[in-house]
Amino acid sequence: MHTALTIDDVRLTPVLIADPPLLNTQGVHQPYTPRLIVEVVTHGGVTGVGETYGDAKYLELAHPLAEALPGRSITDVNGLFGLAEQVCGDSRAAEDSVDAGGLRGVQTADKLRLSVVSGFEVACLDALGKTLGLPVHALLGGKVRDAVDYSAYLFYRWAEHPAGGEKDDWGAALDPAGIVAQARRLADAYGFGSFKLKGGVLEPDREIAAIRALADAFPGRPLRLDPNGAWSVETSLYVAGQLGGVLEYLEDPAGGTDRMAEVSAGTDVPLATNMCVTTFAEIAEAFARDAVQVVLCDHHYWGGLHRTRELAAVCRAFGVGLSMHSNTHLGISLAAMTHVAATVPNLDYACDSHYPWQTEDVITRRHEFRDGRLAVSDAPGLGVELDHGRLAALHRRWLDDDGSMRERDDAAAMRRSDPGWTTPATPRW
Ligand code: GKR
Ligand code: MG
Repeated sequence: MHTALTIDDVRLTPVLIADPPLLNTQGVHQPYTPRLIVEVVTHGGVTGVGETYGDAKYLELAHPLAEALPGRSITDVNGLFGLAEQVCGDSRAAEDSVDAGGLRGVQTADKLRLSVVSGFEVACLDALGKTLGLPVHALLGGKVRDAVDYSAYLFYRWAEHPAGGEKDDWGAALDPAGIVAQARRLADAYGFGSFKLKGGVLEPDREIAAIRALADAFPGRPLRLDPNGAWSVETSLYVAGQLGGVLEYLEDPAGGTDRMAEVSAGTDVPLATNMCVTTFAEIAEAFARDAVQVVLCDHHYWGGLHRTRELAAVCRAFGVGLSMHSNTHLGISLAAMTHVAATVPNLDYACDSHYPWQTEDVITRRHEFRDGRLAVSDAPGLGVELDHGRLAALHRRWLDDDGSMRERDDAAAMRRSDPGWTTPATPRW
């Protein structure tokens, strides 16, 4: 029987969004990054929106799930997981290898599927909230704060992409002065009070110098450094020794639970991760060995907003801190991040967000950070409206692409300017 909550239709729209030349240990962001916009349309005439990764390996799983959804209820978000297992199969891309583009730890079939499910879960929750006249945070049990803190996400970067891409006026940031200038501009524009530097790009001593320069420029402000597992245990301990007392936490200095546990045993600097604890299966060993003191949640690859809250509960039980990870994303995901963050009492740190680097969006009103925070929307659903014109334009870019941008591949993007570049073996230093 069809009710107002029954799903009538699901629309999937892959888009390419502009991304500046931000550097990380694997390479550089490509001029355009794929994202997938999910629209779930109910029998009651309400449309809910969600967003997730848009590379082919995700689209391949999203299509069968979208086809299987009509006739089901938007309230049945738990059922999405079993359904996805039944209908999606395993992505051909799933293998136990390091994720080339996302720097999000090992890529498994489960993680790919959960990343797809999360886009649908958010769309269902948005539709349910709109139907009931309730914000998404209310569907998750209610907000425990009215605003969510975000940190400034600093990147070494080039002034522009070597060929093509949109231009911006940020200029290059390749030394401590450039990083401090970038931090200053982000702090002035958005009021951010804490800073995370994406490391693993330059030699560790140069990144230490950048953190010291930030500490001088912003005394007492929380600082984080994240080289995405680019360092050996020895290098990690050296950096931790140099920056003890300066860093709020050191994020994924070394790759994998074994190395993180060794680093952890040798330093008092808290270690954070979005690489060695990325699934529930990875928690037990990492926590038992005290390999990490902070986990960065990410509703995309943890499987949605409810699963993010489950992760938060596990962290709370084990006395492990919780922060939030971000990758290139649009305003739909930022809304989802803010709703779930608003409901988690033990979100102990300001969340990461790439959003200030994204100048394009598919929503009618972009989010605005004030005093480094986003107000939690009390409007029905996520509190965002799709801008169909912008969505069509960014989809057109995806359609017109020759295929070179449809997979995020930071190493391939680097090869366009440095043909000899190969993804560095880890540890790199
Ligand atoms: O976008 O370059 C980047 C980041 O390095 C991103 O891919 C990571 O997943 O931001 C992420 C992180 O905290 O590791
Ligand atoms: Mg990280």
